[in-house]
Amino acid sequence: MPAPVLLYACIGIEPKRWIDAFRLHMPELEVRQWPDMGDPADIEYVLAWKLPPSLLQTLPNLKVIFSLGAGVEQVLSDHTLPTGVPLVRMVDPGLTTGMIEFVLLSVLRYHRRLPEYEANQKVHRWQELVPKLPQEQRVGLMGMGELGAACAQSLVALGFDVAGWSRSPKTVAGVTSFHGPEGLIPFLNRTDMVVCLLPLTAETDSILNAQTLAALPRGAFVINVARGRHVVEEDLLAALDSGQIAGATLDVFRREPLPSDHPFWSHPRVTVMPHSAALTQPKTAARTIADNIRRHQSGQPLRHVVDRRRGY
Ligand code: NDP
Ligand code: OXD
Repeated sequence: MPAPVLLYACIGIEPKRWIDAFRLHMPELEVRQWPDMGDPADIEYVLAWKLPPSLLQTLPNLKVIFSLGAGVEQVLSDHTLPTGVPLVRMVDPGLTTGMIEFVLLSVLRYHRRLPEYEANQKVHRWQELVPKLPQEQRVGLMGMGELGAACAQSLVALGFDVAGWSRSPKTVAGVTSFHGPEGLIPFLNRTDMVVCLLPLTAETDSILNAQTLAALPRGAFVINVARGRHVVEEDLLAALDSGQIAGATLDVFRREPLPSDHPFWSHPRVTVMPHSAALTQPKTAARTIADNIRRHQSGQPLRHVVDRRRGY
C-alpha cells in the first residue's frame, strides 16, 4: 500500500513543529507543504487553516479535511469545499488544557479583583479588597462542548457556582444546565461572569449584544474566547461605559489583528489578547490526527466530524 499523503495547507502557521510531530506519531505519513504538493492526485488528506483559495477543488482524491482549529467557520465558508469529503474539527488535549488554563486565569483574575489591585498600585494605594466566596460567584459557560464542559468542570473543582448553556441539555456534575433559545435569558440572569465558548454559526453570530448584555446582572464580566463575531462591539463598549458590564477579557475580534486605533486597546476595563487563549499544540494534535487517519484507513468511523448542517 502506498504511503498516505497529507498536504499541510495552513497559511501563516510555521510547519516545522507539525512535520516533526507527524514524523514521531505517524512515520509512514508523507507530509507535503503547499504550494509544493507534487501531483495533486496523490493528496488524500489536508490539514487546513486559512486555506489557499480554490485549493480543495484541485485535489481529485481528497478523502478527509482536518481543520487545525476547533472553530471551522472559515473552512465552511470556502465555496470550493467539496460536499462529499468529511471535515474533521480539532479536538486536541493540548488545546483543551490551554483553554482551561486561560479561562481559570481570567475568572480568577476578576474573582480576586486583580484589576482593582493593579489600579491601586498605579496610585500607590494600599487597600485590602474582600473577594466573594467562590460559591457566591456565578460563572456561566456559553457552549458546553469539548472546551466549555472541560472549563466548567475545572471551575466546579474550585468551588464556583457554574452553569452552562448549550443547544441540548447536559448532565455535568455540579453544573446547572440551560439550553435552547428559551434557556438563554434565564442563564444570563443568573450569571456574574459569562465565558463565551460557542462555535460561530448563523445562530450564534452577534449573540452578545445590547439585549443579552442587559440580561446579565449589573456589574457582570464578559470573557470571550470563541470568535469576535459573537460580540457586537459597540454594544459591549456602551455596556462597559454605562457600568452594566464591569470588565471584559477579549481574545478574539471582528477584525484580527485588532486595528491599532480600536477603542478596546485603551479601554481601562478591557483586556485584549491576540487570539491566543488556547493554541493547537502539534505535539498532541498530530497524534490525534494520526489516530484518525489510521481509523479512516482501516474503515472505522472518523472522530470529530463536523455536522455541516449545524455548522460545528
Ligand atoms: P464544540 O463543538 O465541542 O462545542 C460547541 C458547544 O456550543 C456545544 O455545547 C453546543 O451545544 C453549543 N452550541 C452550538 N450552537 C449553539 C446554539 N445555537 N445555542 C446554544 N448552544 C450552542 O466546540 P469546542 O468546545 O471544541 O469549541 C468552541 C469554540 O471555541 C470553537 O468553535 C472556536 O470558535 C473557539 N475556540 C477559540 C480558541 C481561542 O484560542 N480563542 C481556541 C479553540 C477554540 P450542543 O452540545 O448541544 O451541540
Ligand atoms: C481554534 C482557534 O478554533 O484557535 O482552534 O481559534
